[in-house]
Amino acid sequence: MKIQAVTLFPEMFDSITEYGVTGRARKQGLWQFDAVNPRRFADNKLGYIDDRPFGGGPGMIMMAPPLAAAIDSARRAQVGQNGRVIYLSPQGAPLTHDKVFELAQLSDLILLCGRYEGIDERLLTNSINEEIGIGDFVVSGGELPAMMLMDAVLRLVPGVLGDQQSAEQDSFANGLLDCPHYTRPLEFQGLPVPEVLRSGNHGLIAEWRLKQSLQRTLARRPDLLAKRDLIPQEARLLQEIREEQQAIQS
Ligand code: 4H7
Repeated sequence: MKIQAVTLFPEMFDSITEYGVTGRARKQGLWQFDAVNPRRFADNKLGYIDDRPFGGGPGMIMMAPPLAAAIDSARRAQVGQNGRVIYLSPQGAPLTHDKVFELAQLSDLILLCGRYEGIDERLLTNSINEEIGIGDFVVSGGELPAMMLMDAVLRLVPGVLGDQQSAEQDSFANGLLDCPHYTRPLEFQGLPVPEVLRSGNHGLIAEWRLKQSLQRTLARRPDLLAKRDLIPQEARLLQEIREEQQAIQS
């Protein structure tokens, strides 16, 4: 997979291209990265690519022409024919596991990172395939949201995680929150490791973990449970959880 970012701050992407599992995977050639700086396409020697908003108001707006040229330059450098131009913005459709999975199937992504107050709408109308947001909050630029999207997508690219199972077992891959995890020592500040995890009974352990996942999802994210079908084992465990809670309340 080839990912390109149109950004005023290419160096920010070092944190994903150089470190951790994403860094190792890039060095192994599992994905490629390129940053395109729109300043290269400014129509003035000083490299200004922003200007004041028509209609007035605070701040500056990124101009369409240098961004269009930067996106065209990125498109010419694509690997495959099914690339997509994605704009990270607070107005975008919320990023979900399903969307991450969809993007992981593509050969090329171009991520457009906004700064200042945003980008001239006409550039978005003509050059963007998709507008995505990573949550209901604002940050100073699209670079961090772009890197979060990249990390989430790259984890699903075969070989990026040494252990392919971890991606499948991750929270959200199955529509539930993750279960709790424990390692040594056996007791920490008075808290023990749950006995079942030391039983060696893998059937029991799997069922305990699933029940914990259901319990947490019910308590913290009931919206996730509501939009997901339950298999019979899950329905039975959820019934157990509800009965246990009623027993506590009465
Ligand atoms: C596009 C338009 C994404 C991108 C405006 C980006 C949150 C998200 C940005 C802006 C982002 C998200 C620039 C508007 C900085 C506010 C002070 C970059 N924030 N910003 N201004 N939720 N910011 O995905």
